[in-house]
Amino acid sequence: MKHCLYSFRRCPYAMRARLAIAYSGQSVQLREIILKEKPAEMLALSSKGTVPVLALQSDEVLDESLDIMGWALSLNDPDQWLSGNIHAMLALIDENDFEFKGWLDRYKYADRFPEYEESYYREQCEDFLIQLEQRLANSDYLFSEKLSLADIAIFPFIRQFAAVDQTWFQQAPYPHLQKWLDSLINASLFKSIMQKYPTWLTSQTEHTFP
Ligand SMILES: N[C@@H](CCC(=O)N[C@@H](CS)C(=O)NCC(=O)O)C(=O)O
Repeated sequence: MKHCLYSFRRCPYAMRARLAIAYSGQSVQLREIILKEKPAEMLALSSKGTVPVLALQSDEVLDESLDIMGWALSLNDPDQWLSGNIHAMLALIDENDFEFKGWLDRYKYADRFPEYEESYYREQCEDFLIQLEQRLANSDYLFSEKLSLADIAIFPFIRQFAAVDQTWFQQAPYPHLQKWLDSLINASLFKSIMQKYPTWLTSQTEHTFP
């Protein structure tokens, strides 16, 4: 049995895991799930019930997207995504995952958080966007002129932010961020990991990914 990845196409955490797996040339069996109907097989591996979950051939289970990225990159990192200030990269990813993401969810589902207007949640998100814009005004990517772990781990969330109100995002004062996002979304690597797979049900076969 090959490594097995439980994934959900539109989840930004699953996207970063699939990006690292595809980039590093690993091959896994992909099980596309529905978040509302998590398969018992996945919950038996990781009871916290989040995707992505990677069950390795060795029986080890990785149920955090950054651990899956780390696993893939430790096997093969042809363009040195891990080179540079890894502590600073992890700190920025942490800010993405634990601060920006919370505001992003409120902005995206503002009707479920009626305490404030949508624009308030968007402004809270902008603290992070301003920081990224400043970095990208200085270099093509977040940490240097080269793509790194941080760009890959963060851009799926900025893509989600941009999609909430594309008209607003396109006219917002973040030209470097817009260009960066555009180039990452249009890269063949991203296109390859956004291929659609039918939902996995116990009776169906998995799909080799990528
Ligand atoms: N810290 C986890 C977060 C993963 C996560 O929250 N994934 C979301 C989907 S984007 C999820 O599975 N949520 C559970 C649910 O919606 O039931 C990671 O980095 O892998």
